[in-house]
Amino acid sequence: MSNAMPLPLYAIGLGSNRRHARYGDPRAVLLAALAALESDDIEAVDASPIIASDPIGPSRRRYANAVALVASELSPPEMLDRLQEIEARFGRRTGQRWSARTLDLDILLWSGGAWADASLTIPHPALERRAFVLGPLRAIVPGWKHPLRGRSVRQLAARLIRPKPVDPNASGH
Ligand code: PH2
Ligand code: MG
Ligand code: MG
Repeated sequence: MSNAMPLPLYAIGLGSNRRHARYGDPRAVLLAALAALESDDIEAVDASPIIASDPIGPSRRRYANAVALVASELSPPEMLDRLQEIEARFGRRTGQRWSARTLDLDILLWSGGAWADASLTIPHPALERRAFVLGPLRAIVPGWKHPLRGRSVRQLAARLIRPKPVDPNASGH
């Protein structure tokens, strides 16, 4: 049918900084996770290169990070359930926030715009502060506009890496 509605799009962040007994190192974990995302109701559209990034937060192991673009009719809560199911399949234990993890899957952006309830906020609230998210995101959807900031992924990435100008009014001492 020519007038079929296009499926909603989701940008999903992937992270790993622990080996998996079967899949191997974090990079291999992400490749397996990208394959696991595809299913009857989730269509893979694109994926960024996998990068290595220094850990933000308490864990000292380096991460593999990537972003996947998928098309799906699932609602945001349904998508969150699915991602948590996949994390569990990869041996992710719930518990300590920001502890080393085999697989972390986060909803970053959704073409439906913003979403906020007790368990889910879209866009991901930390998205604009994290180079390990904005870099891979820019590789696949540079023009996607943050629905609350009104700036594109490309603009957000440029703002993050640009050094802050010295404020002439701030007193140094
Ligand atoms: N995820 C975190 C905390 N810190 N650091 C990097 N480099 N990459 C991550 O994916 C990451 C992190 C919590 O989800
Ligand atoms: Mg995360
Ligand atoms: Mg998470």
